[in-house]
Amino acid sequence: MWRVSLLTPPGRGAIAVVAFTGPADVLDCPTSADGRAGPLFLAARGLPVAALPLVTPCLGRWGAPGSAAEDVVLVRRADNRLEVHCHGGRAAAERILGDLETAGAEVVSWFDDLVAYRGLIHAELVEALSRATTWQATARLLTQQNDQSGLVATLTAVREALLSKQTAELGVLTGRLQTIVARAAFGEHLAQPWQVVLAGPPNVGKSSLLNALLGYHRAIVSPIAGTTRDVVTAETAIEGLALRLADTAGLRETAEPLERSGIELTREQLVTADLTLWLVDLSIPETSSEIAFPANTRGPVLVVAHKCDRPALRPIPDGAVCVSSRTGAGIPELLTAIHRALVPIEPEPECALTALPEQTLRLKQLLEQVVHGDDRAALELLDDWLLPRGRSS
Ligand SMILES: Nc1nc2c(ncn2[C@@H]2O[C@H](COP(=O)(O)OP(=O)(O)O)[C@@H](O)[C@H]2O)c(=O)[nH]1
Ligand SMILES: [Mg+2]
Repeated sequence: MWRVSLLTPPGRGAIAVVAFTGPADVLDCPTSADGRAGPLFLAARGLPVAALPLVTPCLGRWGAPGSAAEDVVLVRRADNRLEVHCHGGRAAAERILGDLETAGAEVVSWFDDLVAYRGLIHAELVEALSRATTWQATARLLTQQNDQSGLVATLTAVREALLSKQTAELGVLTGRLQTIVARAAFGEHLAQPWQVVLAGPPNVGKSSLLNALLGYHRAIVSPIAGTTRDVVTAETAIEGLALRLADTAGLRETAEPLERSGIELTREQLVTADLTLWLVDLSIPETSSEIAFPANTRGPVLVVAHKCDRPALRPIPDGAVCVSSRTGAGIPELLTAIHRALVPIEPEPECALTALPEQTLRLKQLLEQVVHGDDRAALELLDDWLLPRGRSS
């Protein structure tokens, strides 16, 4: 089957890229529905597309005879695969897609194109890469696709060991798969930020701390308790870890319906967060009415002894990080503590990781099959995951 796909994302860009999989000479002699004949692409060097050398970018004009032509660059990637790089607006790309569809290609999404061209695992990793926001995460995701040390390399080695029935090698690889599963949380957060919630009683300085951590004014700070009602979120990064910080309504007993809704939202955040920063105000004495530290948090809890610029009127809780959002004291230490709480042991840079929850699930399934000696099912799973799915005719 021939297929055509827009590889560049929606929105404005300088250049759009259309990938076509099918025989190159389709562009030289397309069968046009409206009876117009003639090549879709005219190379500046005068050669037909089928005669252009592979990998070499080639300038030319796109457009069937009788229609307005436009300048594009065409690159033949392989015998039956080429890319057309055109103006980044929607019109140019849509016209090229349309011309190739008329010539007999099916229009598919970039993801489906990649599944067919390189395999599901590559499409998954490219999709994850498009969501990475730090260069460390980008580098780690790129590693997963190389043929030396990442996820693809490890799974390829497992497939080869299964095919050649190398039991000893398979044993070693099983250990590696288990290590990947153990690091799943780290890998899955390369493309998705860690959720960190700031919580505590009203007026403890949650909104001020959010702003101090971000380095800009995101949330409203006020001496009036109950100011923050909604969950206010913002994304940032600490040493390559992408974080989504959530400032929440202060937890207290209240009859005010809007504030109660805010408190409900806070509790929802606490049960889903990867880490809770629980703030206590050092500058006021502890009171019996003060709301207790919430028990039902999902991730670890880091206690922040806040407003440390003022005289302490209560003992500093064990293991707390002393911070002042006003002076910035303790912010670097808090960032380090957040990093350590989320990632106690940083995996080595070139290691194999899963980048999506679906990948971790599939890996667990593979491990079960390998451990139970179900080689056939394991090979089926690996073929489906690693190998290109479609062959163009
Ligand atoms: N001295 C001092 N005051 C602070 C600090 N952080 C916040 N505040 C003050 O505490 C009050 C409540 O702050 P806010 O961030 O709105 O608290 P929230 O209700 O927990 O979000 C405001 O008057 C802030 O100026 C701090 O580090 N030191
Ligand atoms: Mg607030």
